[in-house]
Amino acid sequence: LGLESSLRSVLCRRELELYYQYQVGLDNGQIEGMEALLRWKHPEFGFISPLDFIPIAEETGMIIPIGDWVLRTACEQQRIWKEQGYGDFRMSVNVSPYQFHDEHLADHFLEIIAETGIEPSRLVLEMTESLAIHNVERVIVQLDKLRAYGVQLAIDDFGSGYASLAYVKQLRPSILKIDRSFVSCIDDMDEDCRMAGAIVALGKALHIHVLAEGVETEAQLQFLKEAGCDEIQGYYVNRPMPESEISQQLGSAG
Ligand code: G
Ligand code: G
Ligand code: MN
Ligand code: NA
Repeated sequence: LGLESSLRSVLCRRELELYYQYQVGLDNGQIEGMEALLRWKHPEFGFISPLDFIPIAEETGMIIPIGDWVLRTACEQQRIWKEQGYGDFRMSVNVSPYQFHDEHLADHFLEIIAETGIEPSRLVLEMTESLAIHNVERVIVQLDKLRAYGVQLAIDDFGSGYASLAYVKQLRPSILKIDRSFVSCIDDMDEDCRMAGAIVALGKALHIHVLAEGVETEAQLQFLKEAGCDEIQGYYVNRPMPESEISQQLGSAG
C-alpha cells in the first residue's frame, strides 16, 4: 500500500528516470538501437525495479500516465541524440498490454511522436507475449494504425511466454527478441541453446529481424554471430546507463 500511494505522485515528484542500453549489429558492431528502461528512485526505499512497480501501475491505471512519460522522454532523447550527431538509432520503448485497453492509444501515441519530433520509423514498441492481451483484435487494430506511420513492434522475451506462431502472424513484429534464458545457457551448450539458433532460423524464414538479449559473454556473442543473429544487447556490450553516461560515451566515441 505504501508503494501504491507513492506511485501516484511519482511523476510530479520527478522520481522516474530512463536508463538506456545499446542494441548492437553483429555484422558491423554499430549501435542500431537503444532500449529505454525505466527506473524509480524512491526517496526512502532507493531503486525499485519495474518488475515490482509496473504490476501495481497496471492495477491502478497509473501505467497510462507513466507509459506516456516514458514514450515522450525516450522519443525526445532519440531526437536530441540525432541532432547532436550521435546517430539515428532506433529507440525501443517497453509497453504494457494494459496500455492497449485504451482504444485511442494509437492516436495518442502518434500525437506524442509528432510533438517530440522523432521519425515514427525510428520508434520500436517492445511488448512481451502475454496472457494479459485479452483482446488481441483491439491490439492489432492499434498496432496496424501505428505501423501505417512506420512505428515498429518487437516481441520481447520471445520464446519464454505464451507466444504461438499464430501470435507472430497476427501481430507482425519487425523484431523478435530472443529471451535471455536461451542466451545464458549457450555457455553450457545444452539443449536450450538450440532454441536461440531455432529462433534465428524462424526470423530468417519470416523476414523478421532477430535480436538476442542478455548477452554476457564472448562465447555467447560468437555463437549468435555464427547462427546469423542480427543484433545483440546485454551486459557484454553495456549495462543500462543513465542518459548522462550514454551521452558522454557517444560524445567520446565520435
Ligand atoms: O531493466 P530491468 O531489468 O530492471 O527491467 C525489468 C523489467 O521491467 C523488464 O521486463 C522490462 O521490460 C520492464 N520494463 C522496463 N522499463 C519499462 C517501461 O518503461 N515500461 C514497462 N511497461 N515495462 C518496463
Ligand atoms: O524484459 P526486458 O527485455 O525489457 O528487460 C530487460 C531486462 O534485462 C532489464 O531489466 C535489463 O536491466 C536486464 N538486462 C539487460 N542486459 C542484461 C544482461 O546481459 N544480463 C542480465 N541478467 N540482465 C540484463
Ligand atoms: Mn524490453
Ligand atoms: Na526482454
